Amino acid sequence: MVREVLIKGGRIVTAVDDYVADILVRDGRIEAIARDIPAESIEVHEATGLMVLPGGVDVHTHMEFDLGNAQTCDTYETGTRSAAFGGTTTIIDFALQRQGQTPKQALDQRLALAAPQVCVDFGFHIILTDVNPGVLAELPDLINHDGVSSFKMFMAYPGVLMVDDANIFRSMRTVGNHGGMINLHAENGGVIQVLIEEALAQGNTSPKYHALTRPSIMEGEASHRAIRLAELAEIPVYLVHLSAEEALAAVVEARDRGIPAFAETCPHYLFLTIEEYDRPGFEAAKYVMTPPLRSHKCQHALWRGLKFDDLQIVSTDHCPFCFNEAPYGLNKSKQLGRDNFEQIPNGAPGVELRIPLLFDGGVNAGRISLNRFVQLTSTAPAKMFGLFPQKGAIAVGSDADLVLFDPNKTHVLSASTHHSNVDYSLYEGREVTGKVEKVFLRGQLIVDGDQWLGQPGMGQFLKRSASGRVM
Ligand code: DUC
Ligand code: ZN
Ligand code: ZN
Repeated sequence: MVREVLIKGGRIVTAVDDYVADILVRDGRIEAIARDIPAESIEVHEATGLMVLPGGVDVHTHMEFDLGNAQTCDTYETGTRSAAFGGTTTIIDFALQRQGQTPKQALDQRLALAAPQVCVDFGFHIILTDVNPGVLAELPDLINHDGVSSFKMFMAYPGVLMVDDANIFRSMRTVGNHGGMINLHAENGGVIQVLIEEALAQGNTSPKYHALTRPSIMEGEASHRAIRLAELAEIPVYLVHLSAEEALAAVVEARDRGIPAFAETCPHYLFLTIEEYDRPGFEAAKYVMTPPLRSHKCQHALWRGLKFDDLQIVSTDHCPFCFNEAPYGLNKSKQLGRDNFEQIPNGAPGVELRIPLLFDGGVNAGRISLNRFVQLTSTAPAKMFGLFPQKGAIAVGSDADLVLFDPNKTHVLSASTHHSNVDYSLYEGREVTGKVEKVFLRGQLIVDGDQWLGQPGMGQFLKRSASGRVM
């Protein structure tokens, strides 16, 4: 049976458009967009006074992620439900290759875990930790047949996740010819380890030392190195969670020379600064993410980067660990690092807040335009990671992933109202204007105000085309 839904009278806002029209959805896709589509015995949603946005695409989340000493506290079900309440209908999460495992095994394991649970559409980047000739030989097939066109590598966490420059370069060379891209966590892991050991030897164990041992120039150094490796390998490169002005300078310098260097930043770097680490007691552990929060000067540079397209995407790096041990246990909690900042699991929550925060603090505050806001949260991520125009667009033929957004509604961000398992909010008590009212995933209403109407397992795995090639 054909399923039709009509969204009437909304203000359609995309990366380039802004106009009022009706949207007819048929079998999960946008069938027609016109001024006045007759509502003949079909499901109608009145959207007068609301914006209609393409569903958000968050290309950096960690649901049920195992960081070694700790696991994130959102399951695929709770994390993607939280995403949906925040207007995000597509995520790209991570499949971590363990030592001795093949990337394909890592992908299959993650898919089996995630598929029955996910409430929004999803893809994976594969994190490569163990690079050898056999692993490299598998990568083209993963891109061409499994729809995984992006691979993340760590230049930090020596002995755990870090991969050396030679293997980063080998991986770049291998995937580059097949439409693949390497995403890098760019920090100089070796130097940071020295600083951590020095701090601990001096008895400096509090959360603040997490930030003090990860200086922004070491993010700048690694970002520059990453870009140079990619330049030599002749492949696009994508820097995840860029936070430092030194790293941004490396991106700007490369882009000015015509090198395809891309980067995302995250809401916490745009709205919070290093002063959070001065919170009393262990409270500062809530803000222990990597890279750490930076200075006001860095924050200004990031906003400028977003405005002038030196930064292309805002993703969340949703990597939630509870503050308290109960109810999910010590290994899902920041308390692991009570006596030693190095043991605090690195990561912060936020998958639900990206769109309201960026609308309020970006558009309402006059820092970016409305179209740029959609570009950064939906269209550019879809293009960057091989999902456009299925995702990231409001266009005939695109998936009907649609967000009805009230630009005038004010609400207060709080852990007591968000839908993640995590027990705190980085933005507790912050008032924002602009609220997600209804969310459709492929034409199906999954969020209606405070009501959840979706089901676990309804999210579809997305086989992606090339990454980093079409912007
Ligand atoms: N990097 C991430 O991208 N996420 C969590 C921790 C980290 O270091
Ligand atoms: Zn990282
Ligand atoms: Zn991450």
